[in-house]
Amino acid sequence: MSAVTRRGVLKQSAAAATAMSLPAAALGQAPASSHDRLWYRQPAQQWIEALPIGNGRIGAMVFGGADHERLQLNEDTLWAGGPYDPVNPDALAALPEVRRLIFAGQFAEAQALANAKLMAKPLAQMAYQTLGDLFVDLPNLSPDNLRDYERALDLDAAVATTRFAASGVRHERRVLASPVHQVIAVRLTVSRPGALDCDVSLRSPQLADLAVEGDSLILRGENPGQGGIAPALKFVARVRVLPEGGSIARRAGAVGVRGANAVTILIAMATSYRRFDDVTGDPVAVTRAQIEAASAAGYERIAAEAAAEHQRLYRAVSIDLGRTPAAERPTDERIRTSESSDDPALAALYFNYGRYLLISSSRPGSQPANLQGIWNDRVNPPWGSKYTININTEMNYWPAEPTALAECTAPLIAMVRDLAVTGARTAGEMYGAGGWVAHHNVDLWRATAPIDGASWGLWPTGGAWLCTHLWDRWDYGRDRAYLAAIYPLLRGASQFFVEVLQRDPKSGFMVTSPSLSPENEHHAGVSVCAGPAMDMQILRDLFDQTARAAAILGKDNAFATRLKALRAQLAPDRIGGHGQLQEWQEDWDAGAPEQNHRHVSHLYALYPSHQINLDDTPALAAAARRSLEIRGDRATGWATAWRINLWARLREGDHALGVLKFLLGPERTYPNMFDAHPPFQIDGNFGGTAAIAEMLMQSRDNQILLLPALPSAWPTGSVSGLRARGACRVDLAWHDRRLQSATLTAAVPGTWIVRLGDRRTTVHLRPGQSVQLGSASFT
Ligand code: FUC
Repeated sequence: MSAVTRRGVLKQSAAAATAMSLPAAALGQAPASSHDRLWYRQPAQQWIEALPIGNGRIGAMVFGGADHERLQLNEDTLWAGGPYDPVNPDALAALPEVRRLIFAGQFAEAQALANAKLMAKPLAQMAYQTLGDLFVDLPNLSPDNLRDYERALDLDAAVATTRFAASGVRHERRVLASPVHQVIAVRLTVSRPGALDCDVSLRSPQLADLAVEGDSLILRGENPGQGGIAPALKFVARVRVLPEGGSIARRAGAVGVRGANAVTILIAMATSYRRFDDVTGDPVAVTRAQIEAASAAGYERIAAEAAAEHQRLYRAVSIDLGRTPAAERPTDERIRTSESSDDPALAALYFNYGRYLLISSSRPGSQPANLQGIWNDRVNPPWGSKYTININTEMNYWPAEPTALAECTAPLIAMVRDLAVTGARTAGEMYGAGGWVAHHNVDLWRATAPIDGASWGLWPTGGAWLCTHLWDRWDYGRDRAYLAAIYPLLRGASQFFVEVLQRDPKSGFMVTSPSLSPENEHHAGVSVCAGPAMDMQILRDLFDQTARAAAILGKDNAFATRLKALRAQLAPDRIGGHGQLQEWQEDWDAGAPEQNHRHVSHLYALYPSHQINLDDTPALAAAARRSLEIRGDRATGWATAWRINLWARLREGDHALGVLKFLLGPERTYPNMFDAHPPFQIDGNFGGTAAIAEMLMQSRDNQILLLPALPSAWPTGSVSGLRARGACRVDLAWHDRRLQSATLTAAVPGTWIVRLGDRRTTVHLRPGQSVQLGSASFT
């Protein structure tokens, strides 16, 4: 029927493909839902075909090679360098001249001076690192007689499986990352007792020593330095091999098992990182304790507890967008034909995968999801696999609140807490200002000064944008103690801008300077400017949210009053000569060198913000639409995902779906469903997930819009567990493009205006109370 060669190339005839169309059933398993499962008929050849598992902190990419399994391993605090302070001591003295040149219209000169004097030292931040690979070789497996090969990722169980038969023996492999036991667990089983032989080994590109001790492999290493910043981290990967039956012996650099019935492999990983300024952790002791506790628990308990913990979050939302025969095919084939096939279940799978990926890459106590979540196989990954906070990190968290994963924002909130410390030093030393600031990029060491070059890095609004996520956590959850705890972070971010905003001599408005509209040039080679639209929009949100928080908490009235006054003096959004929303203070848009630029920064006001919307600011919404048309729909992965959210806010469901199908197609989605910038960047997965939610339900203040951008190709479906602002759960079902029922359940008391097309109804709910609405409920 089929054969997998030693390194896993599947050879298959057309007849075999038909015979294998129900491989799970052939192996006696019930086929899992096409909404919750990625599956393939061949092992991964490349990393972007391998399947990700993670517990927020540690993760692996599972290749599924039958006789040669590879798990590429990550630990989320293994980065280059060590604690460092990137402040440039020359910046403060040069700042007034940079500002003067900008207001004089000498932008190229301002940018040159900024490059000479205002940038961080070193100019680049530290890169996230791969830890290495675990290999499981099955030396006695004959690669020529493999049958019924299938590998899959079950999003509901959070387990990667590989199944095949060889020489009359069925093999099954399960891999998971436990958030409870803090280990990766691999379970190998065979249908014939004693038929399992395997060699387990570890390899790392890092500076590390491997010891084989009894049933364990212990890799002790240190991280690399970078750009003059010395390495400061120790790391340990500890692997324990637990056979059932058979024998275990040391082999060259490996632990070998022969004649076993089953084998459990436990992997623990840790570094000495404790905080951006503290690297005194003990990864030897930590991993030893983790392996001992996990060994005592055993695989079945580890798996059961890991699944329960995952499902607590994952099962909060379920979605059904309809199902066509296309959904029967392997995931890579569905991606290949995304644009030409009618496969609404592929969008549902993408949505579920996005939620799976956020749960797997961002949990309380872990680092926030970086540009690649936690999955990176390189020592020099694209853009350092860091945190780019001029869009990418924010996009990672767009689905968190509306898709009921608020808990996953904990690492982002913790990072902002750190940035308020490191960013206070950058604010003081480089701007002579109070409060705190972060520019367009941060890393594990919470470096906050402008990096890379002025035309990318000289953007002071990254921290302010992150603060809007802290506000959203309040707005969706309404936990007053939380709001009180994060208020100082909002206040500090606002304080910085109270001190650094400049009065534009031409317009009289208050503007940021120096700044830029991420990462777009207004004239060839020049980005630096004053008061780009996005800055003004973000600051309107920041000042508004800080003042509202102060009012809710009944404190800081004078500061709130000051913010409101300053907010009114910020340069307003403007409509330019081509009917577009101006990206800059001047109407430069039509002459800017890159008309199709991937960033749509000035459309922040339409999404994620609500400042511009169809109801309250129709003229600005029309201008935003014009800008969107000029920019075009096809961009890099994340930029395409942003556009879908924007079309959803414009309530154009069919248009949004057209762009979504492109995002889900092979140019922007790899076979393992990772987003392709290209290269792999996880933000597009999260932006796409948020967009699907946005097509089905939107909430703004106390308004809830039901099915605001439902495409005609999703005529019948349902979604349950979405969240609206004001701590309200929303369950929806629709049939033939008509709302069947909407159930709203409040966690705190509230009044909502619920809208369906042009009709509306008002609901008042007590805590815990639900209301069910049908199409006839709206007038
Ligand atoms: C920003 C984007 C790039 C890329 C990088 C990580 O600089 O402009 O497209 O996503 O972040």
